[in-house]
Amino acid sequence: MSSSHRSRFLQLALRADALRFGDFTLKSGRQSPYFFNAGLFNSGALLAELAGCYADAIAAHGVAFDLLFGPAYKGIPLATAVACEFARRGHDLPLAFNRKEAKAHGEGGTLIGAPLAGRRVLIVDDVITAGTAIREALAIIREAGGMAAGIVIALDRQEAVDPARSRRSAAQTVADEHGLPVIAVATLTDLLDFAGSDAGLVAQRERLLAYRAAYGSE
Ligand code: OMP
Repeated sequence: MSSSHRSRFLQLALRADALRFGDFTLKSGRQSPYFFNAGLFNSGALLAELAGCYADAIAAHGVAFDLLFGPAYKGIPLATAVACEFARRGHDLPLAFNRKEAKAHGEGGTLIGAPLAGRRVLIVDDVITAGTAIREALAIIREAGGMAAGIVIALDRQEAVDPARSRRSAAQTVADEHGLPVIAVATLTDLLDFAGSDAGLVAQRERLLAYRAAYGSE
């Protein structure tokens, strides 16, 4: 695990209880021995620290973009916190997000914030498993006339959608399909490295390895 934002993020996620070990049912129906709940970054200080990890991952990658987009719901506070972190670092960026239910009154529509049209949009979201949430966000950006520039997530679970057919991860598949970088603050591989250096996480690591053998990408 070379970059410090990776281990900083994993330590922070464990401290916030946002990263848990146990038995969880995923959106895909898979039974997972771990779960990442970005909703547990539920204070100003936790979000600010998390945003620092995202901003470092974005800066380390060097992706070029004009606007930050947070998909409803969990992406909204994340993109907002990242925009505040960039401003704190002297780089004020436009910010937009969507609502899930269209409004017929008031300002109407589903998009809120800075206009997407003609802008290179960086999507800020929490986690990729099968890539469904990210594909929805890409469609929203396209419809609004924006150009997706990349996707940044806190955790890439590095899972294959259909392991019997292909061991390519959902993130790799989305990246290839759309020609976009998918930047993860940390991946399952980073979590395994991290757990390998902590004697208290030996049993959890064994379960993560078994899960990766069943569903993981190559
Ligand atoms: P995909 O749309 O399959 O990529 O899964 C992403 C979504 O799964 C997230 O936006 C969450 O709703 C949920 N999720 C987590 O939040 N954390 C996890 O560790 C795993 C999942 C999941 O259900 O796969």
